[in-house]
Amino acid sequence: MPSLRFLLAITALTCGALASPSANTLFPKSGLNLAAKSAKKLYFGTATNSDQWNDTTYFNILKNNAEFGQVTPANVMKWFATEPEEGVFTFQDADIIADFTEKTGKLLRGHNCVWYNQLPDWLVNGTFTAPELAFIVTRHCFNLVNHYKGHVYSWDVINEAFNDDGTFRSDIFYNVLNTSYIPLALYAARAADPNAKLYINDFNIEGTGAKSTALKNLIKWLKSNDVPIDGVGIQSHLIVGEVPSTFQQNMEEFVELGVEVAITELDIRFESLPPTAAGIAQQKKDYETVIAACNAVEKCVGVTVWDFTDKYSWIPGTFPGQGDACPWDENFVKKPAYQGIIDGFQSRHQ
Ligand code: 9MR
Repeated sequence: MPSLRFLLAITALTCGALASPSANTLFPKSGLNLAAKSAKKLYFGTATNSDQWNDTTYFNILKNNAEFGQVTPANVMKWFATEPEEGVFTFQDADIIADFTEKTGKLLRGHNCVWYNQLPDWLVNGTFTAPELAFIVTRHCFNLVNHYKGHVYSWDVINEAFNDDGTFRSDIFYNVLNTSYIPLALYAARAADPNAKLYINDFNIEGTGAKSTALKNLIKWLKSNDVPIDGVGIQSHLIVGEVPSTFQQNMEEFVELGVEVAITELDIRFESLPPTAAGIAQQKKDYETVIAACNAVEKCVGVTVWDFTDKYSWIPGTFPGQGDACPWDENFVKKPAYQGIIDGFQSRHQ
């Protein structure tokens, strides 16, 4: 027979757990990631920066696996942070996020290996021959992906390689190596972690058009030359009322080429603030439309928002006067957009 003291202790512990604020995270009933999983997706996730984690309201939502089953580091895996001096690799800041995903059981998307932006000064200001830069690209991608081998679900190996008209962006990589930097980076990433899905990620490829066509042609070219490529990241930095009508068709066209797709940086912003009631309703509908499109395409594996609260959104810093793009407002109140996401995952396939 258990003693009375033992029973009282167990009762106190149980009641304590149920009464504590963490009870919801222990026994979650609903959430964006749960909705995604119910729709047979791998994850619903968010971008984050660890310097936001002192904000306990933020952190409690972030760590809740019912809401987020995947995390993308918004900045700390980028070149400036991981190879600040030539050949010197620093992973401390990115490790904080990788360790968090290990402890919480969330998937990790690596972002990114090669991008024209947020590069270290030594690379931007350097003068390199083609063989030198080819070595630099290979070494960077190999070391970065290798450091997280076995811990990353998918890598944005190439980020934003195109202009909106479908021509290749002339950046430091293209100007010296032409398009050869793309297979170089992909081969290096594959060699470093054969199990990570390798993605090309871009914006303004949400609907059909010149830029999407250019990326489809690149995927075809990579496939026909046996260059490893597993996925296309459709960033989806959208504007309220302007979700492309070809969103789903466009995803299907990518999938037909033999790759998976993911919505990797979703937010839907207002171009002027504050939003009207009609605007807020439209934003809910837009979130639903985007998620429903992913829901309808089996090989759309998951959705990531580019942070979940307006408090930490990148948008006002880049587009002054615009924003309110996230599913939680700056006071961590869920907006109708949140329900739009749930509704999208519950939508029937067309
Ligand atoms: O969220 C990132 C922000 O903190 C940086 O200042 C910015 C620099 O350009 O990059 C943001 O993330 C971008 C991502 O890496 C690539 N796609 C566009 C995102 C928003 O700018």
